[in-house]
Amino acid sequence: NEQQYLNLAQKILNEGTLKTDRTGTGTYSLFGSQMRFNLQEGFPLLTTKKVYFGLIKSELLWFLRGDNNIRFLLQHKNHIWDEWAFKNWVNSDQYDGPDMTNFSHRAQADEQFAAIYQQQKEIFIDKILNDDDFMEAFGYIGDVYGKLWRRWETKSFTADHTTIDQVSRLIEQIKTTPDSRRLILTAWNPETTPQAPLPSCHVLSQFYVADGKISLQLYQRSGDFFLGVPFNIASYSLLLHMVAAQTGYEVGDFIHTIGDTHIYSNHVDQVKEQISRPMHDLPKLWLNPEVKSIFDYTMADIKVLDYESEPGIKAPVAV
Ligand code: THF
Repeated sequence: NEQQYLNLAQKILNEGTLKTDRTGTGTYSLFGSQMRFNLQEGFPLLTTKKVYFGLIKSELLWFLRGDNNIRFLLQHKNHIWDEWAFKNWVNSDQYDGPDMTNFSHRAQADEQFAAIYQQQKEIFIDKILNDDDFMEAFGYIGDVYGKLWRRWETKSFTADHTTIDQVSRLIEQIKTTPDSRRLILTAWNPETTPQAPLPSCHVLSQFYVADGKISLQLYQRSGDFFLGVPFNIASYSLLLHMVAAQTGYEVGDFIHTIGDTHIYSNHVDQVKEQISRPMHDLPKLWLNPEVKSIFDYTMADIKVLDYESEPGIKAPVAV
């Protein structure tokens, strides 16, 4: 299972095209890749580096709440979406602090700037947590996951405020028509998603039931192979476990299809280090069997058991 991840990492390094990208960092990139994880063989939380499962849980619970404001993440000490909301603030006319143009790059290149940036980030985080008006003005990350999964605005939304809860529909459809070829969850609304600070990377999920098992294939338009993809594999595998538990099926495969599959040029050493490490047995996932709705899971209802891994590897996030 994990071997597929390591093989694909090696393949990107060997065959990837050096491409410039939106963030100006540069990537080694391949177009069109696929990994398949049989969840019966263990939960695919990578063991060749430590992956922080707590962050994966709180992010998925945030999506399932239909939430697209980072306050909930901050309350769970999850900072993986901070930069995107921070951008809302520093690009607005309400921001009057030190110049934050290109903050991500400058923070990597210039220590003095990094300290000033860190200071502004802390002010930002504190205000999102404690100031409701500020949170309403700058905490949202736009029409992506949570919003589209649970509160998709219909054509007539402005008139009657009707929204579609895709997740509830999906669970209902799996229960009533498991053979359906339309078990789809979409996170791309062409009218609004392109304007989000970061338009959804996980564009489309399809569920499939056969032989008493439920599988999920994700189409991801863009995958940051070192930092993001290990999170994404675990996150969608967790979602599949939850859907399976709530519909009465065993878990089957998680199939991960990625469009632009890339390794940032400043992650290459880290990837080589990871590839050289030994693998451990995959952990197991435990979900509290008392939970009766996919929307009722809390942090304590989800655990990975017997997770043994090599140490974490630090790398800068491209924004
Ligand atoms: N931006 C980029 N460049 N890559 C991404 O994968 C990505 N995401 C989300 C939004 N923007 C993205 C956020 N997902 C980390 C992990 C997942 C992220 C963002 C950041 C990260 O830095 N992980 C560290 C630990 C972080 C911590 O301890 O706080 C790690 O070592 O794994 C695509 O989903």
